Amino acid sequence: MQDLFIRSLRARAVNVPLEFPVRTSVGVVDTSPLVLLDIETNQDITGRSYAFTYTPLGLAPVRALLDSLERLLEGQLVAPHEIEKLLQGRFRLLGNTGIVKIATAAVDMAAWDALAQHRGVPLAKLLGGQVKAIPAYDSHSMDGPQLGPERARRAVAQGLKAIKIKIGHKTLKEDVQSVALIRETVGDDVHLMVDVNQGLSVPEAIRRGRALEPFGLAWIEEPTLQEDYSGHALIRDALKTPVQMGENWFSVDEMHKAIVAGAADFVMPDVMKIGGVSGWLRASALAATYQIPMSSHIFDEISAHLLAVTPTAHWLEKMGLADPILAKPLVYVNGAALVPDVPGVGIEWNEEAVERFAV
Ligand code: SMN
Ligand code: MG
Repeated sequence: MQDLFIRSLRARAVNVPLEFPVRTSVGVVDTSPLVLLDIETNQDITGRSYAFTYTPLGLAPVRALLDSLERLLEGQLVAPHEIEKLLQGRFRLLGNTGIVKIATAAVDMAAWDALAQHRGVPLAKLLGGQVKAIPAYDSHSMDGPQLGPERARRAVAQGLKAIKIKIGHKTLKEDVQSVALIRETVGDDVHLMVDVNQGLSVPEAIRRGRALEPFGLAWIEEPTLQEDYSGHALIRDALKTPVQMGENWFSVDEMHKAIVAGAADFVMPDVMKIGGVSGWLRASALAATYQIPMSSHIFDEISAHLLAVTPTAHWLEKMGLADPILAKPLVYVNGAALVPDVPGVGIEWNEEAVERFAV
């Protein structure tokens, strides 16, 4: 089998409309700003991935950084661990975090996609796993008393067995009302998670977490500032509801520090921020060492493959932020994501939509 080499990179920015804005306690994400990466190779294989930049302000810098990497990566063997080493070395002084981590993680994800395609197997199989169904939860927002129950009913009708809503309203009363309404809508058999998106102080998170205990929540996510590991540990000690965090870790080292600080009962690294597939594999090994349930954060498609090889796999987050520009969005059946049984990750662009939403 002839080796696979990088020939060129192509980064395109799109700003995709969302059916439902992501309303969080610390701001609204009302579109899905994505940088799409194609890694062309010396064979008829293209590795694909996307970066999610949370705000359109992040599109230009991430795209520019990817464009600047082309000369460095041209001719490189598609060996993700070697590429990661090369890029981490190049950015050691600038810092392998933030926008740099986002761009280099996109390269990592696309390189693994290309490698799996080259071997003719789904990424999950290349990593030693199997294509399977991964339990998923539908991720909603601070949707209010009309849309909230409507989305919950729709999710249950689609077969989802778990739903996450966002809280962190101005008052405890509003948070309790919001959770009570969704619990009443879906009943006690549906798992219900809440996500505070860092919006509460430690004492307020404890006060509200205690008020929400009667609703049997599956987890309370990022109850306070994500970098406050000791604060998370205080909240965790004070509540019966499990504490969840991890989407904002920019390295496995940060994950380790949080675990050692006793910050959370569950972990949910973001495959982009944690360092792509290569970062995820190290994170999943760490979670397994500490026997901590590990869930994904957005990036539905590649997360399905990765949770198939995560020893303490917990839940996949169903959010579909890239769906409008994908030719084949991830398929969910009976509340579970089906790992696509195709070579690679299974990401193909809907080029008409990419053009329509191009920035
Ligand atoms: C989230 C996801 C996407 C954009 C903003 C916030 C959220 C989650 O923290 O966990 O889904
Ligand atoms: Mg979250």
